Amino acid sequence: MRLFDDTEFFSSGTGGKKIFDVPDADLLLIDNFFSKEESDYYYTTLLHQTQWHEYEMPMYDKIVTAPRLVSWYRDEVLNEYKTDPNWPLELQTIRQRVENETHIQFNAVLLNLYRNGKDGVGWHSDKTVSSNKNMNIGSVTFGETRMFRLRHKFRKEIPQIEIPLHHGTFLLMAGNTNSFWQHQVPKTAREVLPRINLTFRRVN
Ligand SMILES: O=C(O)CCC(=O)C(=O)O
Ligand SMILES: [Mn+2]
Repeated sequence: MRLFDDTEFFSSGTGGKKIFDVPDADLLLIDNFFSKEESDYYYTTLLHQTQWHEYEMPMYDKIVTAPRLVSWYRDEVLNEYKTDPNWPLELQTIRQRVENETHIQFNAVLLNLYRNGKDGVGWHSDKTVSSNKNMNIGSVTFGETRMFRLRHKFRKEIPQIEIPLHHGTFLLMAGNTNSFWQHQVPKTAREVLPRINLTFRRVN
């Protein structure tokens, strides 16, 4: 396996935090939130031990298979969701680190596996649950660096934001961010290795 060494080119120093000064968003980026060793361990373990599923999603008038694999855990199981309440130890540990950093409690995590450059996720906002208007999303990345783009939903004059999310990076989308901004991970023609993204959420 090639090692994901490109963290060093972009990092703002160990533990460097970046807050984005943009309207209607609370975005915090921490490169090297996990060390190289930790990130390698989580990448390998999650890649091989996760029960990855295909995900069928509505697209216009059709149902299509999403270009990525997913897995989903939450603390309690509601009947309408197919979920696994038994969080693997690694996910519990990662969640604890995220909660210690943000002082936000998360009760669910969505794992995405981008197998290669043909996998991605199109423009969307993460759904806000009605009783949970300000939905905070804590995002952790392991593996290949992929571009994470954000665009304002209503103010086209505001430039898009591009954030390369590296091995071991943490990104917090807090407060109103998901009400005003959409995000995507575009497909790429580059030869890329797999990338795993974890989004910690609070769901009802
Ligand atoms: O892979 C990422 O960085 C983002 C994933 C995402 O937006 C989602 O699962 O809602
Ligand atoms: Mn999303």
